[in-house]
Parts: sequence; C-alpha cells; structure tokens
Amino acid sequence: MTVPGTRHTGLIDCGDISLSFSAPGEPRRLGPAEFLFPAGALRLAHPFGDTEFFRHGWNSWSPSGWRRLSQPPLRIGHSPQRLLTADDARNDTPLAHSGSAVGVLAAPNGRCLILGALGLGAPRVGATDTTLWGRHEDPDGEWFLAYGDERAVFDRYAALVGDRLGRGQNRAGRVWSSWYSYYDAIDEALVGQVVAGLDGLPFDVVQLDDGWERAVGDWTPNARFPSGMAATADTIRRAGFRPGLWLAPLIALPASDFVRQRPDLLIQDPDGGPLIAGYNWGGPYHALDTTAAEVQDHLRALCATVRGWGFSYLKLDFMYAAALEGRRRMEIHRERAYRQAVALIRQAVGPDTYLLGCGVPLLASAGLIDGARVGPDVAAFWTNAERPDDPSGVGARNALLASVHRAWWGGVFETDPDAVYFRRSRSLLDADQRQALQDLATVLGFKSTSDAPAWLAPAERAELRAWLEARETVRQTGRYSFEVDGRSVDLGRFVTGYRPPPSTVAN
Ligand code: 9PG
Repeated sequence: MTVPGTRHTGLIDCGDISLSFSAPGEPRRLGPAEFLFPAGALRLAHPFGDTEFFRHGWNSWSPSGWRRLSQPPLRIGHSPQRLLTADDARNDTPLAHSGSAVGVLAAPNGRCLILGALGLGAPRVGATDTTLWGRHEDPDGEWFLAYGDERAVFDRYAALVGDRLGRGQNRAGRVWSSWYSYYDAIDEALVGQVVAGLDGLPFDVVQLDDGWERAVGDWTPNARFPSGMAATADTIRRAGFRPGLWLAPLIALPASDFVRQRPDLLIQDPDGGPLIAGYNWGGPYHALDTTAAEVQDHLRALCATVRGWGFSYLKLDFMYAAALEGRRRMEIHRERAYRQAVALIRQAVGPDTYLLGCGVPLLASAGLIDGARVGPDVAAFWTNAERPDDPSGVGARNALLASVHRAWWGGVFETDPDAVYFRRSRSLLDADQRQALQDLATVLGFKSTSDAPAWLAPAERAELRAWLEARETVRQTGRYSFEVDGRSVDLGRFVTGYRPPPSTVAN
C-alpha cells in the first residue's frame, strides 16, 4: 500500500545486480528482473558508473538517443524558442541527463536498465553516474523498471504502455504527401496534376499538407481551393487514393479570425494574455484551451466538416501545444487536458479514420492515434549547418537519428520517420543518404514520400515503385542494424561515436 508522504526504501534483486531504491511505495515484482513501482518520485542507485543513457524526447520532433553520462546531455541548446516548440521545455535540465516518459542505462555487460512511465502527468526520467530517477508533475500510472536485453526491455515497456493506454487500430499504407516538394504552395489544379502523375504507383493515401487553409486556426479553404475541399477530396478519390488532410486543430496564429474573435478560448499565460505555445510561420502561435466547452464544440464541428469533405486520413500537427502548462478553464494536468482533447477528436472522427499524430507528445497520445511522426522534419539535405546545436532542426540526418531511436514504439502506434526521397533533382542528398532514409522507413514500417511525380526520372520512378510494392521481411540484429530480406542494413554509421559491440551478448 502507498501511504502519501512516506518513503519506502529497500533493495530489489535483478539477477546479476541488485539495486537500492527510495520510492513512494513498495515495488511489485512482475518477472525475474521486472518491477512496478507506484507513481511518484523514485530514485535507484545503480552500479554502472559513467555509462550510456538513453533519453527520450517528449514530442514527435524532440531528440531521442544515447549519450555517455560524461558527455553533455542530448537536448535542444541555445534556443528557448526551439526548445518550447520541439521538447518539454518545462522539464528541461540543461546540465543533467533527462528525458520524457522513459530512460535507459546501458550496463557494461550489454544489458539495459529501463525506467518507464505507464501514465500521464509529464513523467521525467534522468540519470547520473550513480542514480536513475523518475518523477512527474502529477503522479499517474506506475513506473516500469526492468533489467535485460536492450530490445527486450524497450519492447516490454511498449507492450505495457499498449496494455494501459491502448494501441492504434488502423494502418496507413503507403502515403504521398505534398509537403516536401511543394511546401505551402499548393492549389487545387496542382492536386489534379499530382494525382494524374501518381497514376500507376501503388500509393494508398494522397495527403494534402499545410497550405490549403485560410489561416492556421481558420480551417476553411483559401482562395487557391475555389471549388472547396470536398472537390479536392473527390479529385484524390477518383484517382484511386484515400484523401488525407493536414490540420493543426489545437493551435491558432495571432492573425487568425479564431484568435482575433475568441482570445478567451486560448490557454492563458499566468503573466497575462494568451500563452505563446511555440514559433513557426515567422512568429509565435497560441494553443486552444481544450477544457472550454466552446472549444470542444468547435473541434467536434471541425472533425465533422473534414470528414464530410471526404478526408479519412488526418495528419494532426502541432498537437503538443495543447499540452503546455498554462491557465485553462478547468484545472486539470496539462497532459490530461491534451489526452481528453485527442479522445474527443477520435470520438468525433470515428474509429476508421486514420489519425497520424505529428508534434504529438508520444506517451500521452498512446491508444488514441494510429501513427505518430517520431522525428523532426526531413529535408532534401543531410545536415543543418546553421543550427549545429539543435538536434530537432530540419534535415535528413536529424530525422534519421531521432526516428531510429523510436522504432520500439511500433507496438503502440505506427512509427512515421517522415518522407523518403527518390528524386535526384532539387535535392542535395547523395545515394547513400537516400538509401538510408529508404531503409529507415522500411524498418520502421511506414512508407511515405513527397516527391513530385513530375520531378522523378524514369529510373527513380521505377525505384519508388519497387519500394512501394515490396513487402520486406525485417529482422533487427543490433541497436542500429537490421536485415531487410537478408540484406544487412547498418544505420549505426550515421551515429557519431557508435561502435557496435564485438558480438551480441547471449540472453
Ligand atoms: C507544415 C509542416 C509539415 C511538417 C510538420 C510541421 O519544431 N518546429 O519548429 C517545427 C516547425 C514545423 C514543422 C515541424 C517542427 O513542420 O512536421 O511535416 O506538416 O508542419 O507546416
């Protein structure tokens, strides 16, 4: 039993190690080296010294990966604006290693010690060379602690998250998105050209991205879609594809009608005025207070409208904004408010609409979305030389590094590593880099591209077709290594300082 305020200390036996703990209650043993601890502040002493720590980013775009404890922590440095947009700024630890939801220490024998949250409340896990700790803003769920093979402990954590919070039900299939060719320069004639150009390619979904709406916050078509969105959905469907649409339903730009007419429906900054929830489109944006009944009505109406237009695949973007700390009509924890809003959306669109979360807090979205973007935006270039301190900055390398560390989420929702490039024109990616993105999407099991069909040379189009048609057998053989239909794929070559272990540790 957990008595509030009292601390429990003791020792847990994990086989070749035992760990002393200080916890809000007694652990419950699940298996030989698996335990559940009650929610609350937890601290364990570990014997591994200076070892590698896996930190997990809060939202789709946040950095995830391994760092030695003696190295600087993996985080977004030097830009408070980027930190606010692309990670859990409220719980950032500039000088210490920590991350959201789950953290892992690598033992010298090749095993791993994982601590993962099974509830909401902005759980945080961090480590020093002597301790592994967990805390939340608002204790919820339990902690899962396990010691074992690296992939087994991640998979086991994902399985428990799925048991507690649910799993996605729908599959996306193969997706074409407008973003990484046209960005926001889309119009209804272009959609017609694109679907004509995609004729004969085995895509399931054609998803229109940002650029169709009057304003972020005002979800009606702009002047470039004069026939309306039902007509565009029809163009896509008649060409044989499932219509998909981008929405950022929980944010609004200052210039939108929504913000100008109903600033009272935004999450408020305790210092006064609407909270700044992030930066994009050249400035700040705000988040809707989803605990307000009028916002809930607005979201239900929006969902009915886009479903009515004929879109049954929705990319829901910038969702984390509604999970930020701020003043709401109802005082509930920010992640609880967020989850209730996503549940409302799921309810409103029905079980068969595919929901791809983007910019979503991952743990808090489990069970409500079908897929999630698991890294920052790709681009037709490898590294972002202007922002070396920002692992969440756009670029193919950052997208690959973040996404490969999130493959284990696949047991809870489909893991979208963002678009693969086949085009050689209008791209700075070389053949090895294009192949790496392709392999990444194959091993993560989510195939999408954005290449304008008109930009593909015949050989590139043939390569794209072969990839879309392939049904590969994928086997993971190491932290970053896979076998794809018997071919060895090593994504570890892109990870600075990574040396694969000489041989895999048995058991
Ligand atoms: C449309 C785009 C595309 C893209 C999304 C998202 O961290 N950031 O500041 C940040 C800004 C934009 C962004 C992602 C992160 O892009 O990921 O695929 O849909 O919106 O505007």
